Amino acid sequence: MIEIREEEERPIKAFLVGCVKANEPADRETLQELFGLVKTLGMEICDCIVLTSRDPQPKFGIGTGKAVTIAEEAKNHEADCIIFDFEISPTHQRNWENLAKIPVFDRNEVILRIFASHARTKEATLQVDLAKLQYSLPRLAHSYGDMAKQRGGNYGSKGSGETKLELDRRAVQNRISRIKLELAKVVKERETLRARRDKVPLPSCALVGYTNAGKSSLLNALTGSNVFVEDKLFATLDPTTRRLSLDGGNGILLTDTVGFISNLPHSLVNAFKSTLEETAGADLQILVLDASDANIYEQYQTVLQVLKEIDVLDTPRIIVLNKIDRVSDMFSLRRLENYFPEAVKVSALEKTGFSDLIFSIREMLFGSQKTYSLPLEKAELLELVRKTGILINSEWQENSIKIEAQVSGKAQALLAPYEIKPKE
Ligand SMILES: Nc1nc2c(ncn2[C@@H]2O[C@H](COP(=O)(O)OP(=O)(O)OP(=O)(O)O)[C@@H](O)[C@H]2O)c(=O)[nH]1
Ligand SMILES: [Mg+2]
Repeated sequence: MIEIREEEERPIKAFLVGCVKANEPADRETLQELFGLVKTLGMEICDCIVLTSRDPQPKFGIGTGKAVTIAEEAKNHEADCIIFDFEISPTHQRNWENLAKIPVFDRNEVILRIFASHARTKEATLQVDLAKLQYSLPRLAHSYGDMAKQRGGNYGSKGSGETKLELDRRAVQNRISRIKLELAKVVKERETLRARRDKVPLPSCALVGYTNAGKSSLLNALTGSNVFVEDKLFATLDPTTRRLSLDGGNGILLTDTVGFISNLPHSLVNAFKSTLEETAGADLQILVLDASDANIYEQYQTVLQVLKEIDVLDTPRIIVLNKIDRVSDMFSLRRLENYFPEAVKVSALEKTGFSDLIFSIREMLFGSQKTYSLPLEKAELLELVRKTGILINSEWQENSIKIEAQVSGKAQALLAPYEIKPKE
């Protein structure tokens, strides 16, 4: 998409601009997330500036004096583009580009570009196209401006490089409608698949978490699958479901989902709603965190915020501290253990901590292990336990069957009268 100074064989240099809230220190740390996003796009960061206030002036969204200084700084660093950590309006964007004479865009556009370059399946491509068109609509006038050629196409044109730019609002709206129709068809196909899956009475778990936490790696390591894994943000855009076998039962379904990030652009949240809804259908969430990331606490809050936005905060959840192999100092480890006392520590890479994780999954989904004494005429319940819960042990006795099992729901209700309570 970006074809800035394509003729030169050096990475594109970006100058970043952030802003902190009143009373917060103007620390570069606040740009950590944007750094990761921009690097995922393959750009180099030449420098950054963090503003302490954003004096909302009509021309640039900040004071003109400050804007001129930023443009000069970017020029001194030979930046190829300026990227804002906060949303900038189409008018501000145009004014900035006229001032700086290089492309200027915001964090939302960075995320859109990453999604666009990572979309592989038809559904993801349609979702990204829809989000891009929705984003481009108020920016159409902007795309006729001076920077349009240099930007190498605009959102809404079929391929990058198209510089004619005569797509008007109406044409974009028509494309939006067409894509929505197509998307509805694809989503329906996936729902049919999900409905078929739901007929199999297996509990489902969704792997959720901040992007790059290691969700796909964990799915692969637990189920022996081969989902795409990469040290980049938003490697996964489509949900993938795999079966995880559990001893004594039919197993569970594990679904890998798109990663979260703070302030996901609204057009993307809408476009990816159906994908995110895979999380909503789950009986249990496995919230994967990157234990080695210095921003783990902020990332945890971000994930909770997104779960709240998609209305699935009430689903039972296990917290998993992944990449524990990279946490070597005791101080960091203790701090993590104090903050997340219930968490399971694993390494998807080294396959450690898996038995603790599976134990937790079993407890959360099927309850704790109990002993029952079934009358022989209730022997058919054994099959129900095997299908929907976990049968740990069964012993046929003269007048009864003694079983040890983990069950929930209907099976639990049916077995309850035969439970042997441990003596106090
Ligand atoms: N050291 C270490 N690296 C890990 C571990 N788990 C995952 N990684 C690495 O972390 C990076 C991201 O892993 P992914 O599994 O793609 O992460 P994800 O959460 O699926 O990321 P998105 O799909 O982008 O949201 C990859 O480079 C993995 O090899 C782990 O336990 N230890
Ligand atoms: Mg992934």
